[in-house]
Amino acid sequence: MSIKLIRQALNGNGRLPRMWRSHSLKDRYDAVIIGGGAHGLACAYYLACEHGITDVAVLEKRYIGSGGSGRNTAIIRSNYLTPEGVRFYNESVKLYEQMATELDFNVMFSQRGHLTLAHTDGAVNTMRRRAEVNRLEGVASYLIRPDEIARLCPCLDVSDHPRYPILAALYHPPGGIIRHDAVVWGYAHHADVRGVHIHQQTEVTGVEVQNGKVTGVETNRGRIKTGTVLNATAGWGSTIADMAGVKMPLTTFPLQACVTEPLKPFLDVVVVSGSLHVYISQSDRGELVMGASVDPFASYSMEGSLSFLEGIAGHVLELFPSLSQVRILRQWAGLCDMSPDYSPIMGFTPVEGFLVDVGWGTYGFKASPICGKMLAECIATGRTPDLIAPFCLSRFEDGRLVGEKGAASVGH
Ligand code: PYC
Repeated sequence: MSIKLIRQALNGNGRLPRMWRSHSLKDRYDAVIIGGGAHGLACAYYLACEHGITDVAVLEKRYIGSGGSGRNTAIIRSNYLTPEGVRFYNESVKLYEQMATELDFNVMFSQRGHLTLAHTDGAVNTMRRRAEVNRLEGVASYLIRPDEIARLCPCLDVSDHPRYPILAALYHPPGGIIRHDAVVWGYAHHADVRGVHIHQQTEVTGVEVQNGKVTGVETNRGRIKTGTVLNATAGWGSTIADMAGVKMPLTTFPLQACVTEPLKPFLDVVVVSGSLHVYISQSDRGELVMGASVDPFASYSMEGSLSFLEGIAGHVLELFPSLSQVRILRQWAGLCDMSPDYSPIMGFTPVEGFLVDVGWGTYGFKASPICGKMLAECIATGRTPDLIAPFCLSRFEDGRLVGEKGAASVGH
């Protein structure tokens, strides 16, 4: 560590410019965004830089990125199952590809390729279907056989010896991993320099609605008047919507993950097995980052559990027996708001001025840039962009579901 860095650490980083500033809470803003994660901050950034709307407050009850944005496994991909989903997530991948340049900040996006293993004939059929839908939408995605899987990931056992032999895989070359906190900080900085106020430790306790229109929010730091509120929360999607009197068809489940001690680089592709309920990648620090399916019961708990560790260790070892001596360093949990069709809910609600960006289940982080951009367009123009029209709240009444369960990394 350089002497300069040590000096800066000791004197409170006095000479480093802050990435975002603190402000006193104004009593009125043009727009209030609830949730200081990558989604809320991306929306603030696009409101400011694409629409010139800068009188915006982002309210975060803890610190920015402390929710789902800091609790995911940082996987980016667009190999979904429905045309609507593929189109949407593909636009997100494109924004991630240009993010480091756009934000002038190294978000460490590594498009190392994404492999979803199939261990049953049913899974092979689903992968084949996904590959077809993906390519029709212009997304690189192929069904590959064990010899090619072994070439891409030599440490996987592709023989017929394992209990669940690998029959094929969906290979998605643009998929990869990113540094999730860099995404949050990059958006926060660029929203801040354009005049957005980021308020941490600011919890929303109520949403005010009069005559069917939103008029303000109540917070632990006082009341704010506004005609536009975006609910960009994960875990509290339905709780905040309830405050505005809008019912969201969401159930909240914890999703756990963990990292191992750092290892020499040996895994340069993201590996997912839906049948074994595992996704695993190796970070630039050498740690293996891995996770499983959501906990089997609805809850708001963000505690890690021993049963999760036992389950994931067993399943990872079925794929990579050579990891048996590797130690787990830490584990964590985030909250996933699951919708009935496993697709998000974005856009306007029956309450005028109250918009939602919720119901992401296990797909939220990877959608941050495009979702922020689309919601900013909704707020600025009052219209729903075509790309997100299929994800409106009214689809549950109209029966136009966008079933994405088959694109989940692991079972739900
Ligand atoms: O959808 O790629 C994914 C994912 C990985 C972990 C949670 N969701």
